[in-house]
Amino acid sequence: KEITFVTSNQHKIMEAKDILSPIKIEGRDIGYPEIQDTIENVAIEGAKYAYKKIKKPLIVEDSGLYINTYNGFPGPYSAYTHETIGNKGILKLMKNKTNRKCYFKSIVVYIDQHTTKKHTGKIKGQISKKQKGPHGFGYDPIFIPNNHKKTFGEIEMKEKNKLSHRRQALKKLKKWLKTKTQ
Ligand code: ITT
Ligand code: NA
Repeated sequence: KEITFVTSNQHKIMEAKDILSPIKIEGRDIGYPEIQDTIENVAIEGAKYAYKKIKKPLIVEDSGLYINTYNGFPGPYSAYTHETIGNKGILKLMKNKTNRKCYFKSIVVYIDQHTTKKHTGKIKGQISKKQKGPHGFGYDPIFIPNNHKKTFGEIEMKEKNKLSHRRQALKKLKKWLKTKTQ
């Protein structure tokens, strides 16, 4: 049995393979319309759209970075913001800000013939003062998880996968899949 992960992001596929192991994950980039709404709706609508196209058990994940002092920005605009102003732009916005609190959220939607099920994961942290580390992707070099000193960019994927928002959502999915097939 195999689950298709519909995403354009190779890093997400690598992380999901590690977290969901031994479940087999096949990555596929079919593209789906992203309504600029909540990441919940993006993931749910994306999953339904993808299911109509490929008609196999699949997951869609949408994630975002939420910065407290900017009322949750970039949130649903995280991908766009990263492509435009990037980590540099975020650090500029955070210049002289003492409140650097933020969190990552991940919404994973699983869909098959019978069910559509959503799982959520969240991790709190701080925006770092500088970009650090060669690992990971996206906002990893500027995100320091609470109770840690290093950014996600400074730690190996295996370490990130022990605590990330994606890990939490995918672990819930894994558990749910187990009870579902019993
Ligand atoms: P999809 O095709 O799956 O949508 P994506 O890269 O566009 O891939 P998202 O829309 O879910 O992914 O991500 C929104 C933004 O947040 C994007 O710029 C990501 O790089 C970033 N992001 C998501 N998860 C992250 C993580 O674990 N670490 C760092 N940045 C992350
Ligand atoms: Na997305």
